[in-house]
Amino acid sequence: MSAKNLDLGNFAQDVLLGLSAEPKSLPSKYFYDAKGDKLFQQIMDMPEYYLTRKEFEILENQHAKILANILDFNRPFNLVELGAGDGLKTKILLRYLVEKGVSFEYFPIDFSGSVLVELKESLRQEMPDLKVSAIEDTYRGSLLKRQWANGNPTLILFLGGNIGNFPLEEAHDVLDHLRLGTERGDEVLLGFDLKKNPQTILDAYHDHAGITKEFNINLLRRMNRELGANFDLDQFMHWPSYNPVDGECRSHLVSMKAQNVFIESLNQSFKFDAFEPIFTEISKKYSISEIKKLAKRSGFKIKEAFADSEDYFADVLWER
Ligand code: AVI
Repeated sequence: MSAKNLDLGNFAQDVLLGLSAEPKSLPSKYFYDAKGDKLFQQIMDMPEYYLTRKEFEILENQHAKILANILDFNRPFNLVELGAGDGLKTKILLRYLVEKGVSFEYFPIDFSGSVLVELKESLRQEMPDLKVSAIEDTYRGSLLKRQWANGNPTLILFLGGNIGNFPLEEAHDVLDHLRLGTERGDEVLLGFDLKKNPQTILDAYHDHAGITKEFNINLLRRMNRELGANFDLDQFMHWPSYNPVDGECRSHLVSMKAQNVFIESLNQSFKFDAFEPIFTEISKKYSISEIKKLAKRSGFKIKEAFADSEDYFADVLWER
């Protein structure tokens, strides 16, 4: 039976496309199975991974200013979050709003169902009166469906530097969806990792403990488990690189020898040359002037940029 005749799921289909391409690639959204979610939690706690700490600092110190405008409307609103994750940073905003007695509903959106289940449970325990409607979907899927649309103004959170996980052209497409998913007066708070000392950036994706390596390798482990692949995990090396010109930090898994890998659900073998890379993830870094251009081309106005004390990271408020 050829792979063409198989009824393939999305994961298998994306793997087939990626491993048949030149150069080979795999979509980073598949990092996040239950083990990948746990590894990402560990990444966020690593000394080298400054992104989470810096954004935490911004939200801790500047949440009142960030939320001032939406609160000025003096009416109920929707707080939508694309890629909610563990909600640790968002809880700073949620706690502030709950303490102020503001009327709003929180719509966390994530591609990972297991993450949403944990988030809902922790919110139920910490803020039992908070209205939460979790949505398991992709960024673009959720922005097209707009399940939150109820006539109230909306603030969409797109934090963590998640926009950096798209190459520029695809980021444009995601932001076009963001425009489609908002109405005049709505706001978006976007987290951008800023261009900085290239060594600081590279270290964040090449940690001493090897957690980021595990995070990448987990993609192979996932294919072994879910697609019946036979990747030898010890024969692939994690190789991140950072280009300060375009701000692209790119991760690769490099095959350490010439080898064939068979994937049962595709009924196909894939040949790897010695030292052939599989591109797994982009984490693009931006300058403030690039962020301004991005907002303009996407049909948004920048209201204000909130940076941390070292200008490593910025949460930027865009308005439709
Ligand atoms: C989720 N995203 C913003 C992370 C990043 O920094 O690009 C994912 C990650 N990959 C390796 N380390 C962290």
